[in-house]
Amino acid sequence: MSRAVAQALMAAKRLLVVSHYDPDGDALGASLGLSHLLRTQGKQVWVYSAGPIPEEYEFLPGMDQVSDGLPPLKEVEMAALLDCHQPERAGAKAAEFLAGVPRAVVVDHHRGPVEYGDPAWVDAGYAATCLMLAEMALEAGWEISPAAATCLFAGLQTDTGSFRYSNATPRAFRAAAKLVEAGADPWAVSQQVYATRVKRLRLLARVLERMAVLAGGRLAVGQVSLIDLAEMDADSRDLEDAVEAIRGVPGVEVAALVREMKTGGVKASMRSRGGVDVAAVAIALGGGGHKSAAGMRMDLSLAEARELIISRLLKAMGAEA
Ligand SMILES: [Mn+2]
Repeated sequence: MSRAVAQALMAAKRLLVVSHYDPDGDALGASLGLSHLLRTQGKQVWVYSAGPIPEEYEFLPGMDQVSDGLPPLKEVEMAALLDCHQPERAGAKAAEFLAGVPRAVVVDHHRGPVEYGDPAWVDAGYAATCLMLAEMALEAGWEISPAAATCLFAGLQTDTGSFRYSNATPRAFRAAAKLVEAGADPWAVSQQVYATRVKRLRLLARVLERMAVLAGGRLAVGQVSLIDLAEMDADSRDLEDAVEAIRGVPGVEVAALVREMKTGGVKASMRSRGGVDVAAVAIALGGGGHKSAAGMRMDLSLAEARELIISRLLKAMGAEA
């Protein structure tokens, strides 16, 4: 199948490369990796992503050419849909565009019914779409530039958890070795991809440090102000795991994180270990969610919101302050 995809790609001169919205390292690495492989062979390539682009991938060579705008439809002879195999996964705008493109190939390693792509090479046995593209390029004898190798390596690295997951097979290591030979620098890629980890850890440390522990250790409430985020050079994306970390504190049954929003007001996330229905608390305050994970936005100051949430949670837990 890799040969059929390679042959199809060679038949076109002007191609659009598309991957899924909310792109990860594999989606962006595959899109940019393929764009470099094709440009090296003299082709005109547009790279579309609905975004948002996580900052840890901004270093990928060619990222400045990734756009959330589409070229004129008549310019595009062929599309390549990568790291997903349903056009809708690329976003509504791209899906509509793809419906009008003369031909589209698909390369993906996710499960699910395959109804799109000519040809569609979808195989969940691969660790990463970047692995599929690397093997395809190697088999076809295409020149792999250092830029292409770097992008494909980054996707393979991130989708294998830095070669730690069970999908870090001999096959993945073999392709990784070839990509390093072609110019990918594992240390340079790691530094970029995991640089924000340090920022997230610092922010998490601050959240834990300032966390209020109530009800004899059963309730833990963290808060983050806009000043905290600015001081840490962080934004709300860096807080994704913080409430999970608070819930992980031994003895904590309910965790809450209240964060000040740039747009005004606060956002609160609540997690329970299962005993307390935090969705009921969230719904009563205008939010929603699941029994053990819920949240809401509130038009209050950080201090007011924190106080209100604490009193509601203590009540829900049948606890005293
Ligand atoms: Mn992937």
